[in-house]
Amino acid sequence: MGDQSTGWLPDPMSTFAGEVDTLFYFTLYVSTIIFVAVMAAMVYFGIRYRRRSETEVPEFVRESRILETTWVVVPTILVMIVFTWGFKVFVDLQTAPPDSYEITVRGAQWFWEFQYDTGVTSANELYVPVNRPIKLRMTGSDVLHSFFIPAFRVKMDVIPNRYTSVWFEAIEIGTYQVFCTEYCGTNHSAMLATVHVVSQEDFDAWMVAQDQDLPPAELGERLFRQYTCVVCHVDTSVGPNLAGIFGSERELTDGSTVIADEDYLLESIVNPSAKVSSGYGLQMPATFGTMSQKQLDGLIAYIKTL
Ligand code: HEC
Ligand SMILES: [Cu+2]
Repeated sequence: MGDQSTGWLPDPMSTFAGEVDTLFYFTLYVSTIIFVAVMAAMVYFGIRYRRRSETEVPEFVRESRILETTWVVVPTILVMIVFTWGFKVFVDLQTAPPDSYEITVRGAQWFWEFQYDTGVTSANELYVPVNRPIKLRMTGSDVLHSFFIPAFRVKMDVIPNRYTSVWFEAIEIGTYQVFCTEYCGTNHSAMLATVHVVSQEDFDAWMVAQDQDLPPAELGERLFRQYTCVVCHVDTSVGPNLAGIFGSERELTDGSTVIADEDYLLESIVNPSAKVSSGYGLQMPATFGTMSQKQLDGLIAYIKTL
């Protein structure tokens, strides 16, 4: 999060984030003032008018029209302010400008995939140009996820078989954190991504660099990191260490053995439940089957180098 964050939220870094904050602080401060005033009055009256003897009978009190009118009218006005203001901000947040640059987002166990209009895809690294409205068209491959960029004040559920969207316009070059905020299984807390806000020139340069044909093994190495394969296969031992696996004999849970050739590696990635290695559970997500042939070739080429 931002270095100069106030402790509540990181610094506002999108065009409407400031307004979201102003509304938030308005509501917070007004509620705090009313809360303190009501509690103080309650304590004061509790002491001032406490029953002093067993036989005490309180005097008859007539209601004060002015007082009652005030406490109906003032809160109503405050609530209407919050409602109209909130509604305006809500509409702004929902309505992407027509010239927005569209990026498709796919949430899957446990990574974020971004696809640009050029066909380029990236995982867990979202590149966007600064000072340009960006619309994210989002859907999920498996369970519910939720896409949250605190610095931009955007947050939206990501749902299988349905499109949701958010938009933002970043106002400063930098990198910002993305979280998944809907508990989605074992590696939910590792379902992180980074937004790189860059100049239009850097964005174009990045796009061209992505398009360049990397040697398959290098592409595979990059994907292995981006698609969080490392989390299970290197950083933890949720999955088997893949070093030296190519060409070796693998024992499966049903007691049979197979030689880990290219076909086996491919099948293990796109359909992990087909042959499960002995000693491991069915923990590898089946969400990688949607990768392109080129990406899969790259991954296999990379695994062979390990
Ligand atoms: C959530 C953890 C997890 C993630 C993420 C994951 N895997 Fe796996 N993987 C496993 C587990 C557990 C197994 C062993 C069970 C099985 O064979 O399905 C496995 C098995 C494999 C195998 C077969 C290995 C063997 O033992 O024969 C390959 C190849 C493989 N994974 C590649 C990948 C690649 C490539 C990625 C990223 C695109 C990836 N995995 C992401 C957990 C994971
Ligand atoms: Cu998630």
